[in-house]
Amino acid sequence: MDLTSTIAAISTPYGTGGISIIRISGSDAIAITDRIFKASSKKVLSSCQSHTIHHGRIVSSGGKVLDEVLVSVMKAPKTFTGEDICEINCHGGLIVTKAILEETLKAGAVLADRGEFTKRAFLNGKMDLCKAEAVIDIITSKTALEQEISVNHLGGALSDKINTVRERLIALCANIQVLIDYPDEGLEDFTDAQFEHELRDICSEINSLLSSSNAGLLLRSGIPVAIVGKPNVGKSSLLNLLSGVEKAIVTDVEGTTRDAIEEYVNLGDITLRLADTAGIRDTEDKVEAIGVEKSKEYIKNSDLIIFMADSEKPLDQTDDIIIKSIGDKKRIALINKCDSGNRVKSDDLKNHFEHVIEFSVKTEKGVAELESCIKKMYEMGDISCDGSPIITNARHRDALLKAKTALDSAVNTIEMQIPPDTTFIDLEEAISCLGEIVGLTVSEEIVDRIFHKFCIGK
Ligand SMILES: Nc1nc2c(ncn2[C@@H]2O[C@H](COP(=O)(O)OP(=O)(O)OP(=O)(O)O)[C@@H](O)[C@H]2O)c(=O)[nH]1
Ligand SMILES: [Mg+2]
Repeated sequence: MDLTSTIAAISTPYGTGGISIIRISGSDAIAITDRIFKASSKKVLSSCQSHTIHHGRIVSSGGKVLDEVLVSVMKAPKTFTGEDICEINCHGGLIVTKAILEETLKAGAVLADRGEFTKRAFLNGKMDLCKAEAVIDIITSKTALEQEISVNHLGGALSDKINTVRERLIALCANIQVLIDYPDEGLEDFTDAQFEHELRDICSEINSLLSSSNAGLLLRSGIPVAIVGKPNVGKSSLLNLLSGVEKAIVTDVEGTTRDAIEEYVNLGDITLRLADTAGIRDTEDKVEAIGVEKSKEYIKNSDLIIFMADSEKPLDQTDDIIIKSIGDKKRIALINKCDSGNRVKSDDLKNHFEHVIEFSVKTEKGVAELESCIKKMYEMGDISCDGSPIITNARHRDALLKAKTALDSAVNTIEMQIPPDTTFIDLEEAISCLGEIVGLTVSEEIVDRIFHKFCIGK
C-alpha cells in the first residue's frame, strides 16, 4: 500500500444528516485543505496549532462558496492514523458533501479505499490488528453487549493477553535454545519439570480463551449466568424455556442433569450465556458428584446466579448450603412450580435475596419479571460480560486452534519423556500463530482482507 499519498473520504453515513464529515489523512492533508478552505480568521491551517477547530467556508476551484464549515486540524503523530488529519464538518446534505469531497480530490487527495484510515493506523503502529478489528466490530455491533466486548478489545484486553502468552512461549524457546547451544552446561532454573509445568500452564490459558468462543454460534458472547438449585426444582426446564430449544433433558427423576449445559439467550439488547447445572446435593453417585463439583465451579465463574426453589417442598438444609455457596455474587431467586405448590414464600428468601420472583416454567408466570430484572441489573452495571477477553472473531479462533494443536503436540512429546529441545518447532509454530492475531506475523493478503470488510471513510 502506498503510504505517501494523502487520502480523503466521507466518514459519516451515506445520506442526509445533521452534519457530514470529510476526512483527509496524509502528509499533504493540511496543505490540500488550505487550498479549498477560507478561514473566517483569515489564517491558513498550516500555521495553526494541532488539535484546533476553525470556522470558515469551502470554496471550489471555480471560486464558488460550497458551504460554511468547521475544520479540525490534527497533526501527526498523535492522530488516529498517525498522519496529519483534517476533518471538514459540513452541513449534512449529500450533494454538498460530495461536492466538497470532489474539491479535496481536485486539490490533490486520492479517494480512500475501504478501511484505509484504520489500515494506515495499523501500518503506522497506532494499533495492532486485534484493535483494528475491534474498530469494525464496534461499528457493526448489534447489541450493547457486543459493543462492550469490542470496546474492551479496542482497549487492548485481548492483545495484552495474547502478547503475554506469546512472550512466555518466547522465553521457553530462548531457554531451549541455550540448552541446544550449550548441551553440557544445563540451566539451573530451567528443569524439565519446570518446562512441562510452564508449557501446560500456557496450554490452559489458550484453552480458556478458546472456551470463551463457541464454534457453531458465530462466536457470540454473553453475560455468564448459572441456574442453581437442588435436583428436580426445574432448572433444565427454565433453560429450555428461556432459550426456546429443548436442549436439556427434563424428567421427574432427581439428578437428571449430570453435566452443565450452556445455551445463549437473547433478552432484547443483551445476551446471556445461560448454564443449566447439575442439581446440588450430597450424592454417592460418582458421575453425579462430578457434576455437583462442576456446578460449584460455575457459580464461581458466573456473573449472575439464578437460584431456584421448588414451591412443592419447603426449603431445607441443602437449599441453605446452596445459597451460602453463592457467596457475594449477584443473584435472583425463583420460586418455581407456583402453579402446583405454595410451600415456599417470598419472605423465606428475602433475607438472602433482593429479588425474589414467584415463578412457573409450566405456565410461564414470572418470565417477564425475570427478564426485566436482569435487564435492570445490566443497565445499572451490576452485571456485565466480564473484563477478560472474549474471542468473537473467527480469525482469532482459527489462529488459537492452530496454536493449541502445536502446543498439544509439544505436550505429547514431553509425555513421551523426550527432552524439551525437540519441542522447539512446535513452540515456534504456536508463537507465530499468536503473532497472527495481533498482526505481528500476518501476511499482507490477510491484512488486506480484514480491512476490506470496513466501510469507506473508516
Ligand atoms: N408443575 C410444575 N412442574 C414443573 C415446573 N418446572 C419443572 N417442572 C417439572 O419438574 C421436574 C423436574 O424438572 P427439571 O427441569 O428436570 O429439573 P432440574 O432442576 O433440572 O433437575 P435435575 O437435573 O435433576 O437437577 C420435571 O418433571 C418437570 O416437568 C413447573 O413450573 N411446574
Ligand atoms: Mg436438570
